[in-house]
Amino acid sequence: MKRTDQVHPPTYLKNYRQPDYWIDAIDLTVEIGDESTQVTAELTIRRNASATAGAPLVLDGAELELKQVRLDGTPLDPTQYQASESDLTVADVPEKFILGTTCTIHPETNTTLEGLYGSKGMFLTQCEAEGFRRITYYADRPDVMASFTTTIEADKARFPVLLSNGNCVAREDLSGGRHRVTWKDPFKKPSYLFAMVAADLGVKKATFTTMSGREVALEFFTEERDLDKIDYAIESLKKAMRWDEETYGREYDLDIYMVVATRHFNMGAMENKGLNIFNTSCVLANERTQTDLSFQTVERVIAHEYFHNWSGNRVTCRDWFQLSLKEGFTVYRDAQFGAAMNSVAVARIGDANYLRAAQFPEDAGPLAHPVRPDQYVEINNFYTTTIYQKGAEVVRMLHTLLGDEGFRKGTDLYFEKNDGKAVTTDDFVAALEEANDRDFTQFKRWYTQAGTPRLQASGKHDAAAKTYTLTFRQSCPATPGQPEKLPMVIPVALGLVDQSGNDLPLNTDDPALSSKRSDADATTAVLAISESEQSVTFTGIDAAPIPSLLRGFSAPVILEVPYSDDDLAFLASQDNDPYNRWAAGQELCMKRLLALVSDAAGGVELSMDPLWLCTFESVLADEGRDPALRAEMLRLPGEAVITEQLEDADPDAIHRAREFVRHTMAAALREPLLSTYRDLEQDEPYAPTAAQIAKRSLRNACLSLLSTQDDDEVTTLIRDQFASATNMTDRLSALRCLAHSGRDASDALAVFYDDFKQEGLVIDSWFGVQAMNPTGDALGRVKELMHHPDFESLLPNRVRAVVSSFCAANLAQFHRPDGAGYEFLADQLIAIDAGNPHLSARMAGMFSRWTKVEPKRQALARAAIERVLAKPKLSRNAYEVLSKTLKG
Ligand code: B3K
Ligand code: ZN
Repeated sequence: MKRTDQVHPPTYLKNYRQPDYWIDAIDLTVEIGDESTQVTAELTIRRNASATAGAPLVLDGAELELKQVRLDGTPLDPTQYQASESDLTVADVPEKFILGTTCTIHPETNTTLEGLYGSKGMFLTQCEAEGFRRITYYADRPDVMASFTTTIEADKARFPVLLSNGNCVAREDLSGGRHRVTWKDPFKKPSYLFAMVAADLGVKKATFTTMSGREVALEFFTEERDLDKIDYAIESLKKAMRWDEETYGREYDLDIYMVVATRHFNMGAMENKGLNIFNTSCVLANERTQTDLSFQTVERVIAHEYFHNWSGNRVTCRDWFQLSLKEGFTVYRDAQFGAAMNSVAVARIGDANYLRAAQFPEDAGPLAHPVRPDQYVEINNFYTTTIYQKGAEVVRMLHTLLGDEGFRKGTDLYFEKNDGKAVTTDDFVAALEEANDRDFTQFKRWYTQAGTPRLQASGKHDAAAKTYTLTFRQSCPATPGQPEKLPMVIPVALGLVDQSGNDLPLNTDDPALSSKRSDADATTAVLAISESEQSVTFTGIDAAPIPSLLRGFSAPVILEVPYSDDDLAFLASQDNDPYNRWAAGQELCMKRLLALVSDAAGGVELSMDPLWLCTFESVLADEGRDPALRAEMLRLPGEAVITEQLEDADPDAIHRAREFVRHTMAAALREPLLSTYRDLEQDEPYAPTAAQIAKRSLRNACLSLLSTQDDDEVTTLIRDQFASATNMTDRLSALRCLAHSGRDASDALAVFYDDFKQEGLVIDSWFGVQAMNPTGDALGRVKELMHHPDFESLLPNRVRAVVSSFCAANLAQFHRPDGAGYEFLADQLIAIDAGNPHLSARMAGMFSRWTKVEPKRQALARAAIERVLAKPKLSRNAYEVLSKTLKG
């Protein structure tokens, strides 16, 4: 049977209405048995005043074996209710009542990792977005907020640890070696924030004293063997708690904050009230097994989930169309925190890189949707970089437009007015408007219009009048369902740079130009562009300056300025805004790379010009600058980002051109690369501090470039680093250099495996390095890896390490001209979808840019996508993604 979209009808924002019944409290009892689990729920229900008397009660449910329904304690006859695959309807209910249900569920065979499921002998939950309905019948929507009391009963030897949200209020041993624990959450919450865990885990405890002097117990649960990797997460949590008090005035509200680590998790982590559940990859870190990047990830994800306690939990979403209300704001908060803990410029480069590599392509492709979507088929498909990262950029722009003080006044009012409520992105903006007496009506188009705006800018100097006029033109491309776009409000932080690299004073009486970006920054101002075309004139400008626009990446737009290569090289070395130095360098690289890609595709001999080499040389020589920034400037735009600039792209030509540049750069700059590498050797003990990370980053960037040189000196350098590294950052980097440069890495891979075979996360990296190896028969190697005894097809981290690493980070090989890469991904999607639709749908996104490549490959990709879509049992998750992908 061929499916149509009718099989999976969308949910529309415009159809939102409050539920007919509110649930004020839920008393949940979960009895874990050997072969099944029994769930008993008592729901205290009251009819919504706006509902008509006699409205039936309809509760959501999925995969539940219903045993009994009770109304105010009296069991109902099966004729008095109706249970379908997706709901339970009780037609005749009073205005206030208690509805009881008893169901049987099977967490031990639940491979979806949603609802209650098993992971290595423990049971745990993932309820966002709609997993709670897999545990019991409920109004599984975020605007229904109830007090939760949860009792868990299980075998005490197998599950000594029984956790749920809130505070532990009772604990009792039962006969037959069982025990029972009851938790009560004093805060009302939507069902997506429910969590429970039954496990045999070790725990590490700490405390935090809040700003009002309350002591909070911090408890981190992991397998015993991983307790040596939990300290960094604990320290990160304390820093995040303090930072949120100082920056947003937000204090933690419960007496205990728990974090549980699991290997089996679809995403990074989950902010369940008082009981966060984390993918081990986002919570475990020590220098022997984890890289600097993992430390930074742990710090940010720990902070992110903690920050949700206010932006998400205390103030939650009215419906899932408002997802960015909590996610965009919380990503913004964790980005601010990450920047404060490390380097502002490096953090911002990271944000921009991610946006360009992931969000801009999403916004330009078949899956583009607004930050506040107006329809969805499967909500799990909307946990996207648009909702998260673009949503965060929208909050950042509001902050930029309001300034520090105004933004804080606005967020204070937002939390105060909406505490304990389920609200909308309009409510968020309304609070910022009200606190600052502003009107953001036009700005709100950022929430409703999809697509990345283009901003063209040009400057004109009038020597006689000593003025300089900048003219901006904005546009936004059509996206699915949105052919026409209206102008946005785009805050452009700008400076004018003179010939010696100094910023000129900005004199203008244009009201769209707010004064300084910050007090420390007298020569950068913010221009709020709101028209399709808009100019600003500066006075007292003697000679034509070079404009430095969009400093600090002040808006998520594509900026087009007719810079000459000399201008770009100048800005790359002279701009006083470190972010823009990097951005200018990247733009110069992109211009040159695109020319080389076209030469490579046309069989023209490749050559690299001296100006470009000089730019790299001066970066290397610039010892006064932050090594982390220098490392970023030595990194070329990735193959996916280059592909985005092209039509009918040839992935081989892109790979060849980029490798040619790396090789040529390394040959020309061999000596400075070698000496920088040697100078940066560190003998102090490892610490994941910004200063140390910066040095390792630059040193390994040098090694990566040098690895393109096929000679003994370099080989020895790499092998020495591999053998003598005292931390995973250096070790893994050397392993990658060996394997990806086409050197024989078999010994090193074997040693590495042997050293770390007990460490699941390291083995993920080991699989990943091999799957990303661009040399030789990569696909053949990947298929072989999937027969390795450590490959687990139901472990998302492992599947991503092998399959996603290959398809998303080994592009020339994935896009093999014979289409075998596409067939491989199609096979994997079909296999994964049967067990875990959430994962298959996410991975299906790797097909979303199939129309960027040249027509022959496109035809092969289309056939592969169609083959998956034709599978009769395909989940609606994967179906939604792939059908949209095909429609374009
Ligand atoms: N809120 C969760 C994501 C849930 C995803 C459900 N498919 C993690 C986070 O953003 O903090
Ligand atoms: Zn989040």
